[in-house]
Amino acid sequence: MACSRLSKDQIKKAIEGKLERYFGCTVEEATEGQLYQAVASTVRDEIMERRTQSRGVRKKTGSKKLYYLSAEFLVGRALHNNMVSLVNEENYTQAFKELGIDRRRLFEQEPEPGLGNGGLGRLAACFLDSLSALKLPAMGCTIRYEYGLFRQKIVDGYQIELPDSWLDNGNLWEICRPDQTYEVHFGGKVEDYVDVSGVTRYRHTGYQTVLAVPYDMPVLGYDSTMVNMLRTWSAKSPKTLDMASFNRGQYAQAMEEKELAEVISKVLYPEDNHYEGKELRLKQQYFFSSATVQYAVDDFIKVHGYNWNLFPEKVALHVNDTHPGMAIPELMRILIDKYGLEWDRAEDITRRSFAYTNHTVLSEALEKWPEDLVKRLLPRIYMILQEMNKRLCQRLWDVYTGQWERIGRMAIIGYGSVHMANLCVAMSHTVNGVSQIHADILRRTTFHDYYMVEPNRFLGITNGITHRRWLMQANPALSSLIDEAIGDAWRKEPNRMIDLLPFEDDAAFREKFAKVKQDNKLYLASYMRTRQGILLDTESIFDTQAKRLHEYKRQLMNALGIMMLYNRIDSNPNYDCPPVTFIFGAKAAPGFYRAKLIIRLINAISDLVAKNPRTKDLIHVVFLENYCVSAAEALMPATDVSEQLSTAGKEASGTGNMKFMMNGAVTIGTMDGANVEIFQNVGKDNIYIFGLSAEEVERNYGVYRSSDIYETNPEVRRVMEQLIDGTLCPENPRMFQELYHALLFGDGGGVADPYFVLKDLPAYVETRHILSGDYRNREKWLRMAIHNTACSGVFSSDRTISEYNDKIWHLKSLDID
Ligand code: 26Q
Repeated sequence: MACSRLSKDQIKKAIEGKLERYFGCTVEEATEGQLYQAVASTVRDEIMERRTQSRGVRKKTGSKKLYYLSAEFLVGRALHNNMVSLVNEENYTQAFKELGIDRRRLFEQEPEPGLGNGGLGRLAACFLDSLSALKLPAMGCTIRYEYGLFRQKIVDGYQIELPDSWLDNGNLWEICRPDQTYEVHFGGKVEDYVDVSGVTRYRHTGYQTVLAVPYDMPVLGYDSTMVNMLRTWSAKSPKTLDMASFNRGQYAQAMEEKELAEVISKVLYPEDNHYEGKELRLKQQYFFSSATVQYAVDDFIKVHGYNWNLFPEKVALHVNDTHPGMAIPELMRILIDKYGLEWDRAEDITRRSFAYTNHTVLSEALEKWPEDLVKRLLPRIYMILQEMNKRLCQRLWDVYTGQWERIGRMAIIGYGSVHMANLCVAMSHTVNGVSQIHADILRRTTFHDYYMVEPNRFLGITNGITHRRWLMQANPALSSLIDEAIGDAWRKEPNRMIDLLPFEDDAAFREKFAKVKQDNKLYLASYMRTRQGILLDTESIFDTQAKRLHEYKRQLMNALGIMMLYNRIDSNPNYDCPPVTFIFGAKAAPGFYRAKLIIRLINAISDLVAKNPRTKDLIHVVFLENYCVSAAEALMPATDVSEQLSTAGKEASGTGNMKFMMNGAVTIGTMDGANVEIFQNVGKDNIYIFGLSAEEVERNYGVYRSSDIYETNPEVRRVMEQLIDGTLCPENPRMFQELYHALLFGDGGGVADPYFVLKDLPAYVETRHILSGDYRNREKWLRMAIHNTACSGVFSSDRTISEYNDKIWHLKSLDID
């Protein structure tokens, strides 16, 4: 069945009709917001029509369905993306032209759903896009946070956080499904009793009920009628405004209870790669995990009845990191308490249904919930975890007889905490890491004890990004140029991008490639001018580091590297280098003092280089405010140099690295995460690698002394001194003392420079120096840039999802077009 598409004239008519019916106005009279509503609802109608066409196919064929549980889905704006998937952008663009609608401004009317922090949430969004493109039946499941990740403002160089109330004007893309509301229970107590057949059963009473109300957002498959849903659960109190209690003067108490329930889906926690044992966070996790599993079970029963043996063949449950891990005991609870299955059978079904992806090896990010909190908040789940743990330890005893300490490390409950990673590993059929190096580290260290028992359950599946959003949508000019060179087959088979390789040798193609980059730089410049009033030098190298602010990602090393370059130019009037604009985009967790201080430092350096007549034309430092998906869409296509500086062994994969590469940026980075695979794919001549390897980092722990570098390297010593001598902030010379101290002495008993910033800094600066020399060789640089784009096809999330499907989920592609 081919997809029907609206013609240009049909689109014009539809938009005019919507404006007339919704707002009683014409195109000329409409506000930009009204135009957005009219256009978006036209696109929505097209999607819903496809949904109707494809609806029922899965149920009729009884195909297996995936539930991808994730506390975050950083989906980005939908309108443009949906137009790309409808493959009808051309007609829309023509219609806009004739109606006098500015399309960029139209897209910008849409509030961006900020339902995620960074990599993990964006990965979930790319995965949904690829699942739909590959026509695999799936549902993304998360929380409908009323407030997404905070909006960032920079005021006097400091980060200020503002609330992100993205739902203020409603959300055109979601459909509320009150008919599929579920109850989620918190607190109370559990009693056991013996039923008529002599079986011990459990009764949970005295709990607080929170309603989980689902809202579905469609995720359209590229050029297909396939539509999957992203289901976001919203917390609602079952209490309605009760007139009786109102009259009795208990209004305030009734309202208080209502708010306590509804606060669960109020706001996204802004910590990335960091765990904090907050009760509300645990409530959020259980809330959406429970609702999802209840729905998955009901949906299964509707199609397959009570044939539980079929469950793992028809339902795949995937937990995106440990945040939805409580879904595991929740499925056990439903199978045992609600449907009367015996423990062993329930456990077997559960393990065969769940798979788990780990996204970090940082110990501060591993979730451990205090046992008494779990016991109080989720008493029945706690009992199940205890029983699971008991049985697990018995099994482990057979393998690791007498090794108490090892078994203790592997336990689900131990030393007063519930260890979510151990729960997920013990109860999943498959565990995977997100790049090869990360999977190796999991096997060698984090999950080594488990790996020794069942090595085959541990996989490495390298992350990917959707080339539809990150190339076709974000960089239409490059996409057309690729079409022109190799045809448009790459849009459906991204691996075909490799056919671009020979075009490196084509001088005319190189110039066209350069022109696209230049135009994208001009667009980014206008973006920065209108948003922040900053003028960019579009003749300079755009050198970008855009990602969450974290110590291990080493934005600080980048900043100190800029200081070293500044000093070289300042002290040598003949210093010759191409002008460069260092662009940073990064949000710091609001409570992460040092991360916020690094933002302040970057802005101080920005002022310093701008004031010095020797450096002001050669170095620019700009901080792009409120880095988010839409900002990334403007930034990636305009970037020449991609900074991927994490301390080796710390960045599980990285996905920004892939987005830059796909858009023809050259990477400077460490052998960490997916940088290793980028290196393998582009070859050593098309990437700038420097610094300690993961093994060297390991060997250096306890041995490395940052003060040795400080004492022996005068350039390093100078920038360190500048942190405290008033160079950066004459009115407050102590401003950056904390950073100085952390690098040289460590804080509060901790080690000095635990992320090897000073250790890698000299090699980093040397590599940057070589890079800027190469940039001046225009032909060489363009060859590298084209090479990077050409080799980026393997980093499409279509490849990643195919691997997950072959090795973990085994879903069948629906036969619908
Ligand atoms: C946990 C408990 C309480 C509060 C917050 C959290 C929390 C929230 C977000 C813990 C971790 C995260 C996010 C982690 C993350 O984004 N990890 C990144 O995942 C990417 C996709 O696999 C990788 O590419 C990155 O390397 C990894 O850092």
